[in-house]
Amino acid sequence: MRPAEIVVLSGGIGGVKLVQGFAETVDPGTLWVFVNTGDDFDHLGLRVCPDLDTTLYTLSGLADPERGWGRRDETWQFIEAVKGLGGPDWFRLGDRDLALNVLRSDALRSGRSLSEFIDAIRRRLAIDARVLPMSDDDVRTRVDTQEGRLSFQEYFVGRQCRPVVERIVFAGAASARPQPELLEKLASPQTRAVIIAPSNPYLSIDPILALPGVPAALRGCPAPVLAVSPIVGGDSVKGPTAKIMRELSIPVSAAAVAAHYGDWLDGFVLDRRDADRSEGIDVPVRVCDTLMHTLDVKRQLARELLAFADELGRP
Ligand code: FO1
Repeated sequence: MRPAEIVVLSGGIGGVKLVQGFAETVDPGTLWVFVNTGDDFDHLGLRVCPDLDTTLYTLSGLADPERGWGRRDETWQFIEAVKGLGGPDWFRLGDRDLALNVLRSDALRSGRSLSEFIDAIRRRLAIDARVLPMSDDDVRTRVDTQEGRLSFQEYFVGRQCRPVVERIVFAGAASARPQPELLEKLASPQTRAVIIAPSNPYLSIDPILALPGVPAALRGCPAPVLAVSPIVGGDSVKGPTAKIMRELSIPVSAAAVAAHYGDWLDGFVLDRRDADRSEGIDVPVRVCDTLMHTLDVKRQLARELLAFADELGRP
């Protein structure tokens, strides 16, 4: 049987656009999305899993299209009441969004795994694609800045990514077990392509790559492993990727991202605005429209990636 399953590694708001493109292009039953959990944190007694929730909300049509996180048609009574009682309101938990965070916290407290809970919710939301956390063990992104060590959400939301980044660490990664299905799919002859979404490599993809066994599984993967550049025209499409690259003294270029991913990469997708910037990229390059402002572009990029994978064949 022809290899059919598609694996996507994704995190953040940029990655989920491509996930949506795949979900609207392939048989979603063949789509496996493994999501970064390094952004997760415990807040007001709740386990918040932003990248998982953005993926679930987006694939079920519940996402707020403007914000890129949380739910559409949201109200904010809860967080305003928290503020009124002197609690923290810097991290805006909406009233409808609160439900998923409360149910998840209750499930985890009763001993259910994050994967089992997330899978139950994606079925409840009638999502055919599989959406799973990169690991059920806690991995937490910490950002060392000139103002000290910040949790991911303190850096990203609390400080709007302003502090200068000196180092990014993934607490717990060394002892975390990758999602079993992730390692299975990376080794499976039924996998047609593995896609690194155009997420922030340093904040949203690196936590997945920090899990023991994942880089080796990517190197040994029988399917082509492709990445989409999150840098277009020498800048990040959205979010702090370019700023972090400058602060870490990394050239702000697509080639630098390809080099960052390293020797398991089989192909790299550049945006058409960077068609002339492929020098220094030592894997095959495909030039596409990667600015996913419309569903059509998201679908077209997914189709281009599948064609690219099929052309590259089995590495
Ligand atoms: N991002 C913000 O910029 N401001 C917020 O107040 C905020 C609240 C929030 C609540 C729940 C949730 O799941 C995500 C939320 N996000 C918020 C987004 C989140 O910080 C980012 O999407 C990811 O962590 C970055 O990939």
